[in-house]
Order: sequence, then structure tokens, then C-alpha cells
Amino acid sequence: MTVILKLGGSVITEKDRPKTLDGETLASLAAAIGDAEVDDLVVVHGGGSFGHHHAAEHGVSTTAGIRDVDGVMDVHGAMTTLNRFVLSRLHTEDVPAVPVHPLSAAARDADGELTLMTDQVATMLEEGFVPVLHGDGVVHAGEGVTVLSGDELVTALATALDAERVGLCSTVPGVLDGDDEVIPAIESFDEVADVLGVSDATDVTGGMAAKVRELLGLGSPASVFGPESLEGFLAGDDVGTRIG
Ligand code: IP8
Repeated sequence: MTVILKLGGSVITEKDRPKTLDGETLASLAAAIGDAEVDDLVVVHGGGSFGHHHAAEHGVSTTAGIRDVDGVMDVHGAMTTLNRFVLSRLHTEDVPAVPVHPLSAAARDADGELTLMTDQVATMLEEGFVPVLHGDGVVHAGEGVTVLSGDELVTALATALDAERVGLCSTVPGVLDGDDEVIPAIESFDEVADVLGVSDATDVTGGMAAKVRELLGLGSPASVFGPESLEGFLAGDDVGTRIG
């Protein structure tokens, strides 16, 4: 069974403090992954205070690109640094994690349509590794380089690998309604459009509304849950908000 798990950037970093890791939370998530018995696990992580601050600084978003190579390397470099931290915590828990950097494995066409190489990810899984991808820059026809969010990667991977389960580990225990209660299930965007605002901290890829939209586009059901529920999710439990 293939499981795609995204660790939200705001979960594993201090999102309001540039380039600051939330080492304690990352270590506990890595421990939950190390303890879990999942045959084929792909991990994706977001940018948090590593990617988003640099992206905002250089004025690059998912649609507006840059061609300045220093800017591209700043955003990509911040994300590969965060990726090294994630890999290192996973290795501490004996998870055979290996990096996949999307800047070198993806492209967008002029309509913004994403193509992601996944043959290497599939072979990594077959060979017993845990591929770890991350939000990154992506070369974009007519734009230079734009931002590729971890959520888009999750969607592309889930489709290409025919994933059975998709999980988004977020700072909140699920998608919240107007009274801050977890919405148990979402089947269409219209049901929740009013209560989904944009993210408070600097987030060039759009917060919870974009995540829900992206996940509703998947063929398979997804779950949004908080760090405390990762163990349950990996054990196959229904946790947080079920989407789709
Ligand atoms: O946090 C964004 O990934 P996300 C990555 O999953 C960059 O939206 C480079 C800002």
C-alpha cells in the first residue's frame, strides 16, 4: 500500500521566524514515522520559514516567476537545507529516507500544468527507500522559475503512484469551521468556502483553502490532521478531516 504523507512547513519550522526549525516537533514526527509499519511511504514537506520567506523576498509565487539565478538558488537552497534536516531526523529513527529535489525533476508548461518525474520515486519505493520530496522552485515555460508547493507534489504523486492514502500533517487538528471545531468530512469546496480564509503568516501558496481544493482534485480520499494524530494516521485510523 502506497501512502503519501505531507509534513506541513508550519509544523516542522517556526513559521514566523526566518530559517528556524521546530526541532522538537520534527523529531517526534520522525519517531512516529520510524515506528510505523507502512510498506511504501513517500514523504513530502513544505517550506515554512525556509522557503516562503525567500520566495516573498524575491517576489516569486506559483504564477509569477523569476529568472535571476541568485534568487532561484536562494529559494532552492533554503529548501534543500530544510530537506537535509528532515532527512537527518528520519535517519536517526532508522527510516531509509532519500532526497528527491523537484527543481531537477519537474516542469510547468505555459498553462501552469505540472509534469513531475516519478519513475525514480517508484523505483526508490520498490528498493525499500522512503523518498522525501519538498516544495521547491520549478522551471516554468515563459516565466523562468515559479514556486512549486508541497501540496501540488502530493497531488501529482498520489495520481502517478496510485496512492491508497494521503495525509497532510498540519498545525491544526483538521480543517476548522467558524467555531474552530474540526469538520469531520468535506466532499465539495462549496460546503466550506466561507469558513476557509488565507493563512496568517507569509505563505505564497495560499493556506488551507488551496490545500482543500488540491485534495478534492485527487482520486483517493485524503486526511488533514495535527501532529498528535500522525501515529493514528500511519496506523490506518480515520483522523482529523477526511477530504474527498
Ligand atoms: O509550503 C512551498 O511549499 P509549501 C515551497 O508546501 C516554497 O507551499 C519554495 C516556498
